[in-house]
Amino acid sequence: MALVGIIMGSRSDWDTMRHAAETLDALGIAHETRVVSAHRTPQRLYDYATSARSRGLKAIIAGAGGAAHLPGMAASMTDLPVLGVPVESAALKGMDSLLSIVQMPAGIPVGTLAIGKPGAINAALLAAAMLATADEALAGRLADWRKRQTDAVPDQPE
Ligand code: RP5
Repeated sequence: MALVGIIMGSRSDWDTMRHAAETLDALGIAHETRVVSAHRTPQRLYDYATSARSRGLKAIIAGAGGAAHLPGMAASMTDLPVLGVPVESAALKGMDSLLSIVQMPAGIPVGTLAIGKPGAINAALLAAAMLATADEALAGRLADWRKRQTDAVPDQPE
């Protein structure tokens, strides 16, 4: 059963959001992926967000670009934690996505990550850290992942 839902506003966001999926895979966290658009498929978004908790999800990662209302609208319809990933846009390089996602009104939080691939990876790692507070085995896998990352950093530039 999926613990994390990865949603995105368009198939064109998958190039970015697949990094969240791959990171969850590396940590052994079951997840699902869906294209859900706040503007183009509002009923799909409503159905997804309102059923998320009862279907067993523990967190939602939502990526969108431009007028990126998906994370905030999802957060408005579920009390699960929602992590927002601003997808880099062609016109404004993701600044539009970032500001759309980060400037939520008080009362409906979205945890906003960095623009693009780093944000997608970190959204997965943050979801993992949240789940790991109640899952010792996952906490161990996350610690191993971080140790491998540390071990992979050389101490000389060349
Ligand atoms: C947003 O518009 C999507 O999240 C995507 O980042 C952007 C462009 O979508 P497409 O025109 O590529 O479908 O809703």
